[in-house]
Amino acid sequence: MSVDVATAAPTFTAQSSASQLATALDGPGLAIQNLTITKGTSQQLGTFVGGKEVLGIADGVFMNTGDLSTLAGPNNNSAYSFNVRSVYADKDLTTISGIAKYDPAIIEFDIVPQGDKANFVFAFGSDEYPEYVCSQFNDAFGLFMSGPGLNGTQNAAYVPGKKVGIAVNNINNGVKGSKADSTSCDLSNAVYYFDNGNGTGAANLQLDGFTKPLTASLSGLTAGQTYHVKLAIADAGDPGYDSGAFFKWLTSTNSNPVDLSLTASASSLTPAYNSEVQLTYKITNSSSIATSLVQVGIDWPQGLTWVSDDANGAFNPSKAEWDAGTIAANSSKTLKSKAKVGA
Ligand SMILES: [Ca+2]
Ligand SMILES: [Ca+2]
Ligand SMILES: [Ca+2]
Repeated sequence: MSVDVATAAPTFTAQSSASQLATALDGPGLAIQNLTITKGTSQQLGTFVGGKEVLGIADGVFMNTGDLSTLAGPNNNSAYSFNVRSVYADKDLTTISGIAKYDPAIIEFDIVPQGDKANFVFAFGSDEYPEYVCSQFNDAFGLFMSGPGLNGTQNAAYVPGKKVGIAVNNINNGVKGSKADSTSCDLSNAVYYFDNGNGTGAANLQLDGFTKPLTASLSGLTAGQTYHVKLAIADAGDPGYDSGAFFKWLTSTNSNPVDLSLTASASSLTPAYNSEVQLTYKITNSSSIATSLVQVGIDWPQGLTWVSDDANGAFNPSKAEWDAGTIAANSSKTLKSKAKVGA
């Protein structure tokens, strides 16, 4: 089924509070700490809702190189430009696009992952599309991480399957723009691109083009250690023809499949009516790696009514769901529950 993107309109809220951005970015499997806004006005960083039909990302955080009108639709300008009058060359972002130093938005924070992998779904868009594809005006976006086990600072945001950074010249409609110069470019990634025209697009966003939702993942992390993350976007060459990026949150998972098993036992298999019986559930992680966010649906015996348990609220009796949290390598967790028979 195709979605009528014109009828959906994301709403953008300017936000300069570091704690609100941290809350929005903090996803399952990790904790975000020490978020700082390194560069960017309140209109360059904030939150959005209603993005599912247009961006494939329902809600989350945005960054831009202009103001809220850089992003908010309709697309009624082929060259929307807001000059923030801010120039700063981030040493990592400029490895993707050498002169991406105008109107930057940059946030930095630490994460403590529970798995060996950090994951991130994002989209990037620009009013540089389509005319400045293959030009020096190569606006760019990066997600940079450093920490234990990583070789220096790594960019995690790539064109899928390639070590190619996210920039106008790397993801586009596959055609050199009318204003192209001798700058090198990659025209082979149109499958990841949504063409929103040139000042008249169907999608309710000002951006003339944007990527489909892309996944950034970085593996080789050590669970429980602290990693530094930096998200950065900037205009390249000059402050005009703004760009934006969108994402929901960061998560952490394990790259290896985990071998979990659940056993159940009861203190009596033939309990008397109105008596109490103790049910014991044990979940075992037989793999050599810890796993987090373990949720178990329990096959609760018919005719028994939950009375109490020792899970301190991690067992939801109405759904018979046990939120077991993290289970270390080669170990187990036990839930003991009292239930009444036939009550
Ligand atoms: Ca536009
Ligand atoms: Ca700008
Ligand atoms: Ca630009």
